[in-house]
Amino acid sequence: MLRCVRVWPVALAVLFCSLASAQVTSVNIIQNPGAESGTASSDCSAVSSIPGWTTDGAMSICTYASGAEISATDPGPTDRGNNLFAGGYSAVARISQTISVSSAATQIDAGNLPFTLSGWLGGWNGQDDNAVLRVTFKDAAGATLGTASVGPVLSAERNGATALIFKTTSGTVPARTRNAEVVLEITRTSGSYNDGLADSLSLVLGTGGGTGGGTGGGGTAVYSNQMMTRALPASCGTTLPTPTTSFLTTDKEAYLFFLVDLKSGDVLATEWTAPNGDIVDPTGAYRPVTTAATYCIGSEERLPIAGSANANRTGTWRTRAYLNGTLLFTLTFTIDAPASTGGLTAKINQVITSACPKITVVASVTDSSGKPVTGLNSSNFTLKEDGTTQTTTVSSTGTGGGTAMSLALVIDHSGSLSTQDLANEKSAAKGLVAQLGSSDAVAVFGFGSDV
Ligand SMILES: [Ca+2]
Ligand SMILES: [Ca+2]
Repeated sequence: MLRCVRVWPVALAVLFCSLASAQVTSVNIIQNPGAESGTASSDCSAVSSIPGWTTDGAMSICTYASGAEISATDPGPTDRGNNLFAGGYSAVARISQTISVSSAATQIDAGNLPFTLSGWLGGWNGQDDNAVLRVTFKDAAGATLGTASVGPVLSAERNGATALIFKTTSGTVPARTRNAEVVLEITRTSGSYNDGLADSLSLVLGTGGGTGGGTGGGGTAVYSNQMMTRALPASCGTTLPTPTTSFLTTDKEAYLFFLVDLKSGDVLATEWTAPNGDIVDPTGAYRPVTTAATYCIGSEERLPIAGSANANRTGTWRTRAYLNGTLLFTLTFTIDAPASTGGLTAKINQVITSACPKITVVASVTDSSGKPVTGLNSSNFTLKEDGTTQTTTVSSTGTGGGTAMSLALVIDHSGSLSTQDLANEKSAAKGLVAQLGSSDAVAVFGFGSDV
């Protein structure tokens, strides 16, 4: 299946296409790689579940903000977000995930699909508590075909200071590989707390994966104006769209927009991660660029919301853009249900000024199913004139109280009326009667050659 991707150079519209099977190449295929999904522990104790991972119940998710293990300003990835993995209170903490790479089977079996495994690994102070990230390549029957790992980073490599250090290794995915099992293992060597730390883990199949992440990780990549937006500008590159980070389940789509300078051969890729860690469409790599230019990305980077399964995935989302397998930037945004207003609708039907300065406003209030709301009093209303709140008294016409209303309708059915005139009169009369309460009374008179 072809997924066509429209990339607009600033001055010229050009079409590229990408294969859906490119989903596992040139992007980080580890789910929840930076511990940003799920609930962190305020005191770095074990958490029972970590989205995207199978856990042994010992691993913790710490926050940088707590400073309990490492702070936001200690050495580490610049895309560190809020959370990181830590070992909790057990001797060994281990989490894993098994990732299908079957969609890249042709390239894998040809023996020419490279991989890059990387992560920011470290520990606390002068202790050797440490983290190791390992990938095991398995065939369809589960037999191991090869492994690779990064870490541990011991105290000496950190100069005895609390830090995360970027570690990376590369190789070729063994032929016949169908699943990649990724394991993060954190081991205690001293004290009661397991201070091995890890964040921003990555497994990229294809070229260019994992060159350090964070600032400078994109090499000389120049990009700007990255944002989430509800609508794209009519003319890309001359007028920027309006950024937003908050979407509602009733919004049609969310767009990722940015400008980026690309040279011939560059491969751009994006991914969208739901609050539960699931990576959802549209994810994948674009075809390599053939013309160097500044490109305006957006028209196909749209996440459907209303009417799609994503409308049920409320919470904080993440989208990332990669250039040649290296992270360019991360954006987060929320999808939430619209705030409840109680479903009430107030409609002003008539304003009577004949007794000015006393003004009578005839209004109807209905609930979400369109039924009249009764029993209302002046405390339920605020009436403003030119921005100034006015004193109000409320006489309800409904069954909930107030004064019943008596009305007389005179309907003109004389020969001077057209058929449409009479139909309009009937429609208006029915609309009025429909707004009356059960205590109200109405009389109807006809007006033609006589009354
Ligand atoms: Ca993180
Ligand atoms: Ca320790």
